[in-house]
Amino acid sequence: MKTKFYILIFLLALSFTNCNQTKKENTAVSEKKVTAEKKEDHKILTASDSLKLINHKIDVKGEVEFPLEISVDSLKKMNVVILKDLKIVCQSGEVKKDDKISKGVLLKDILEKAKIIQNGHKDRNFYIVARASDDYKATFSWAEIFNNPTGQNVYVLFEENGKPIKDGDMILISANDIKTGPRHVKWLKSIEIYKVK
Ligand SMILES: Nc1nc2c(c(=O)[nH]1)N[C@H]1C(S)=C(S)[C@@H](COP(=O)(O)O)O[C@H]1N2
Ligand SMILES: [Mo]
Repeated sequence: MKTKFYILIFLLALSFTNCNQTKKENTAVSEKKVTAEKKEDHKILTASDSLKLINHKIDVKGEVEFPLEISVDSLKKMNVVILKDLKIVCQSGEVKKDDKISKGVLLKDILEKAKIIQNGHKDRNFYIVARASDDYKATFSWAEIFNNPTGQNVYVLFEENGKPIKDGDMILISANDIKTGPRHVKWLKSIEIYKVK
């Protein structure tokens, strides 16, 4: 009886060590994948390549009453907000940027100026795409911007640490996101408003 019990314990222990081993192998594989992705996704651009992507004006267009063309100068005439300690963290967890001070205008203020065309108060199924000249994109929903704390932290930035932006004239950022890298749109080109069909 006792020997049977010991054999059972031994077998159980053996199965646990096997489990751990497979887990370890899995993590090793996924870590390798992350490094490979990182190299591919975050290309280091030369200054002249970055210049080619710059837009001095961004278009606010789509389902709006007043399509706008926004420049750094026109942003400066709006309600400018100062952001402190803005960290840009990639999906991988890597800190890509750590700005002490940034200046920008709320996306909400820009959209209110352009005025989304709404047919009564139940017409709120819109999505907003922030697009860059390299076609990188970030997407927001109407509710996120106008009826959620997220919207109080989405900005179009025009200054970082007292200097003009390096990667384009303007950057769009959703500062409340868990990882801020994905909805950090450099070389911002347009803000597009679409209605869910
Ligand atoms: N226009 C544009 N914006 C972009 C990207 C991009 O490739 N193009 N990369 C994003 C990613 S994956 C991250 S983590 C942050 C910071 O990336 P960086 O280190 O390439 O600046 O910017 C984001 N914004
Ligand atoms: Mo990233």
